[in-house]
Amino acid sequence: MLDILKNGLRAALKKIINSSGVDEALIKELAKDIQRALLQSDVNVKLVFGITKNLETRSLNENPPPGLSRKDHIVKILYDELSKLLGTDKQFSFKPGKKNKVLMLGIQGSGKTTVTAKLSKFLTKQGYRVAVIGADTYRPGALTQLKTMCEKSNIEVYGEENNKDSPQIVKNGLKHFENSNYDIILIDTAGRHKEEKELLDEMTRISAVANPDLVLLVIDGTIGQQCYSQAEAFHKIVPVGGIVITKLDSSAKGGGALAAAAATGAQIMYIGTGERIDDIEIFSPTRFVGRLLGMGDIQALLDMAKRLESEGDEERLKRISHGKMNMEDFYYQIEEATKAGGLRNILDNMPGFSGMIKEDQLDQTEERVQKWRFIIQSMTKQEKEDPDLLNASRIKRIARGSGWTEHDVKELVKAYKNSKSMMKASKGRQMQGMLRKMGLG
Ligand SMILES: Nc1nc2c(ncn2[C@@H]2O[C@H](COP(=O)(O)OP(=O)(O)O)[C@@H](O)[C@H]2O)c(=O)[nH]1
Ligand SMILES: [Mg+2]
Repeated sequence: MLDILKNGLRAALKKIINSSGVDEALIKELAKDIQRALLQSDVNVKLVFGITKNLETRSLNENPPPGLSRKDHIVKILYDELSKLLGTDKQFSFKPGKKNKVLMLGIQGSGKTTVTAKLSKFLTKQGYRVAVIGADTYRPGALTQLKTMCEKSNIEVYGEENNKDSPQIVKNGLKHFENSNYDIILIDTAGRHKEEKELLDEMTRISAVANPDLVLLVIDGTIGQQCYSQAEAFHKIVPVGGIVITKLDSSAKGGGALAAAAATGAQIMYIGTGERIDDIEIFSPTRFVGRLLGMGDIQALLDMAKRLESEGDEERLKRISHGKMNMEDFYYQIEEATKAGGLRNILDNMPGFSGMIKEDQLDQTEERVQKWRFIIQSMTKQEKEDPDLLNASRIKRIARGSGWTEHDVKELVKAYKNSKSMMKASKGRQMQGMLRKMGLG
């Protein structure tokens, strides 16, 4: 789904992650790459410029929160801005103890009937009792299509084969279900009219009869940014409560469709991702963007950064950020990093690392941390405070004391030195860099 957009965004992200440092040129390049990826996906030019401008100014002007590297911070900003582009994470909830009437709107071929059937099953699985009214009196075989799709999941469908009066059918259907114990009634409508105005008139009349709790506008995602004007036209006649974007599996313009739908201010509630009955998902901008960018839940990373900061001994942090980290501080850093949920957890939540660390590499790292623990414990207090004291004979002694080789001790000293200079350069923020120097990156 949305492969071109996904690949474009990920390629841009990779550049940031693989770069040696972040500067204005790199940020500008990132903005350009993101622009290109979004435009290719038919996102409206104005929206694209808005987002990349925010990305640039925020990346250049905002300081990363403590514990977060500059790179991670930029990734976070990108994530924020893309999520914002796709709307808010508000969820609609059906009211308990009443029949929630959901009116499906949209032009012919947008996927209304398919979504109606998909939703009836989806909501049933969530524990709701769902029934359907078929009020498409234009398309030949519309009712049969609806019934066939709903039958498979044992959903009751009300319809009248020979009645052409759709508001009347809706009225009769609601009466039919009046004394039932259904929680949700989905109403599928027509979309086939020569004149758009006629369709809109019919919807106005159906809406008056149905008095819906939720109006769901179904839009074909392959039309891209045109979603905006389509949604506007419908919204003018019946206030749209939520939008369903369909055919995201087959659309190169899906990003544009989602952004345009979100720009109307209505919430995108569901997305259709295929022709099969189960190809429907609740839409959450943050989760969706996380998936597009291929990162774990970035919130976990931020939480961890915060935790490290608040738990950290201030003197120690000051020492570290002033480039005066000693071996004990280094040990503390490693312990903190592993304590906060395990390396696997950290790395899975680290933008760019997610899925990149192989299991055996991880085992190796845990082994290495364990080894370093023993080695550091074999150092004298003096040596820990001033690792520059570690000459050949001391290294030999420590190796013997810890049960590891001199080579292992030297490796630790090297990692410590690297980490120290990096912490100094980034004023202590470079946690990711530290992990990388531990052989993970
Ligand atoms: N690939 C794909 N096709 C879909 C999706 N949703 C609907 N369709 C197809 O779009 C066509 C029109 O759908 P339909 O539900 O009849 O649209 P309606 O006229 O609005 O009721 C059908 O061939 C569906 O199989 C989707 O999410 N992905
Ligand atoms: Mg239909």
